[in-house]
Amino acid sequence: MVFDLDLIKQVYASMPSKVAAARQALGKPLTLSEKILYSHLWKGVPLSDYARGKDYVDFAPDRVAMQDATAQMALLQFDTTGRKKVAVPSTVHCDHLIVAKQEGKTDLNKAVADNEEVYNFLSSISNKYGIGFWKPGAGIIHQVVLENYAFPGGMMIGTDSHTVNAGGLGMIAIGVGGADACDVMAGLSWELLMPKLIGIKLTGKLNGWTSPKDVILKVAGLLTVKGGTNAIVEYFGEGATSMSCTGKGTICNMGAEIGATTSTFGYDESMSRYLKATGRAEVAAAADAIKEHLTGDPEVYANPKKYFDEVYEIDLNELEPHLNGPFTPDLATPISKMKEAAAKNNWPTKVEVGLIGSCTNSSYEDISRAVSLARQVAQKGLKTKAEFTITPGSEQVRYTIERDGFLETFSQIGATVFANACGPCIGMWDRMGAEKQERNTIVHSFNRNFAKRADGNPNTLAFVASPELVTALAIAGDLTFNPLTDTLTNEKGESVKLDPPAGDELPQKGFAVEDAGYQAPAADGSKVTVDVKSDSKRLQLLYPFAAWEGTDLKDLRLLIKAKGKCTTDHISMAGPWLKFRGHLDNISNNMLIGAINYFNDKADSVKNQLTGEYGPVPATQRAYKAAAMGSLVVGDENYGEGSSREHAAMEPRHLGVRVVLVKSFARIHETNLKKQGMLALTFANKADYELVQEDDRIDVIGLTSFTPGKSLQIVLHHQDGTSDRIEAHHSYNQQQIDWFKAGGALNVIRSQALGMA
Ligand code: MIC
Ligand code: SF4
Repeated sequence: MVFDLDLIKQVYASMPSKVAAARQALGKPLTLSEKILYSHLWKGVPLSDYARGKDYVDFAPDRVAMQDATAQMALLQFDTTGRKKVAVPSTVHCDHLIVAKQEGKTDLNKAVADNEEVYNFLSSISNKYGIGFWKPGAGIIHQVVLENYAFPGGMMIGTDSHTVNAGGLGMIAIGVGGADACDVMAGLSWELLMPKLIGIKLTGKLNGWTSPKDVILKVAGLLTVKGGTNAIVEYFGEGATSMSCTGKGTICNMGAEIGATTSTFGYDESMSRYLKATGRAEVAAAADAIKEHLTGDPEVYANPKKYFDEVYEIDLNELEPHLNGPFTPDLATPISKMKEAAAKNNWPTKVEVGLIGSCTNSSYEDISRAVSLARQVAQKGLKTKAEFTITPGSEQVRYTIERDGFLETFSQIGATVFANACGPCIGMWDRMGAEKQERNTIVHSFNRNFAKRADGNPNTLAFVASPELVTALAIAGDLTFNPLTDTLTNEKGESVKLDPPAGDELPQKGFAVEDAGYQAPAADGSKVTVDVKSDSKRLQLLYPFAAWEGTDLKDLRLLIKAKGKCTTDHISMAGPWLKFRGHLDNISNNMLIGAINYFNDKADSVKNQLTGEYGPVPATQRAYKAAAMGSLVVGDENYGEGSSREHAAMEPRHLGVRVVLVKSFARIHETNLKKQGMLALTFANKADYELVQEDDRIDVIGLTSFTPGKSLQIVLHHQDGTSDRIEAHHSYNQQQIDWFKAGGALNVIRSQALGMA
């Protein structure tokens, strides 16, 4: 079945003329990114050469995807907009709430029972508003989107930072918070800072042990976790066209780890093959008919420096397999340098567990290449040293790899197959012994490796690698094993070498599945009721946040000055907290509990300015709230890196934090703060971060003339009676200032809905 074919045909029917008009308006050949962006301008937005990195532009995305952990908040918000049905095709995917403990079926059954209330809510609200619903067990959002909905030249948004995965099929797919999704589902435009363009030329061809994952691991090392902020990364060159579509998906997926708005590749044969293999020959034919519009203009790729803001070149012939980590995805080490790096940093070299799968790397190709290594265990008389787990990305992939005997081979090396879900990647891993907090090393093919992420243990060092390399390292049980050069000793005492991985891009016998797990919405949802119990611990209806009081903010308390990396996992941890994603008050009890307090180097221990005592961050903030005192959070670089979860913005809003003042923000988090009516500010002079003291009382001056492009003033009143006046920048445009004044974007939509009624 092809979903929404009419929509795709409509997009394609108007694309050639829109691209031609854009080429004329900009007076130059176009990148693929520009073709897609300019053909998705919101109706009425004038065609002009928007300044990259400066102008906010309104777009009309073709579709929306949400996963269960973020959909709850997105749909609770949508439910207050007064709309009858979603304005664009939208889907919900149940993938984040399944705990990986024993094996797929058992774990899935338990999750279905444990999360019944939430799944019922999501299923009924989807039914009511015309949203396609993918049941628990169907697979991970991004894999299911790639298999069913992504199409070359399309534009989509999704409430998950790895929505960008669909760039593998030539889309502009962007991760957003639930409030942004809510706008688009409500039929409003979607605003984005016109992204800068980074071009990456891939020359040569992948071979031997290197895989698409190594391309992005290398790029992450080059650009770092914030190098892609407010930019689209467009890949091109023979190295791009010669790799598989799902491999391109892996590269785009992890573009989230460099902060990129999204990443994409031009339409080519590999995408056509993938569309056909996944039952979408009609989409491939429609794309073929306008294929020159679904890739960058030849002049651009011939002379990229002229058209992109930054250009890099990677020779795939020379590229080595990489291992990135621990604790950050941009610490890139080529496998040949791992012996040295591990010794220098004193990383434990024994690999305890190898984990493959996740939305990043669970394609048929990935698994077939990994299984080619698992086969060698028996063939060469080896024994697998580490534990090994697989989380397939979709039921379609799982069913097909079972049919083709791959799961049987994995089981022979002692592997556990978890449910088709996020599982260990999002901390839903009930790992035996993790509570002992022992220092240990794991390797996985996921995308994120922040502290505590997979198993909650701060002393687990997680390294990210391709599924092939993860499998080889699990067999060897050694982080420093370089399969290109090193040998292993088998059960007979012989030295053996692993052959390089080999596999099939697509299943020779085609994909197969019995029940993919899809539930279509009711044709008329008006009679469907959505039940949220008032005493529920997991779901809570939203109340409107208060509007701005109309004055400068005075006498705010410093809640925390966060030191170093402060990702959304530090601000609103996942794992055990995922169960409260639909209940704002309950989940607020995790607010900033992972952030490190600059003044005592501890997590979840801040000074309560009312009592002078140290206590947990959420309790301290609740005390300020009870005393009707506003507060302010100070942060370092790339604050809010990682997830799209708007809970990281809604929790502080709900508990009464007014301002977040940092050296720099990650894109999605900054937007989420603005959407919820918070003040997201940056130090004009980064060194001023040092001026903030523990007992400061803080004023924000200039709000009565809050204007785009004009700085605000912050006065830090120190306890010793002195004060510092510093400048804070902001990136609010007029519409975002209106959100701030109204107390949040939702209040604006709501008042428009009331006005319309
Ligand atoms: C993640 O990979 O961190 C998540 C969990 O998928 C998040 C979404 C969430 O927090 O629900 C993301 O990447 O946006
Ligand atoms: Fe799920 Fe992990 Fe992918 Fe996020 S990165 S969607 S948690 S598999």
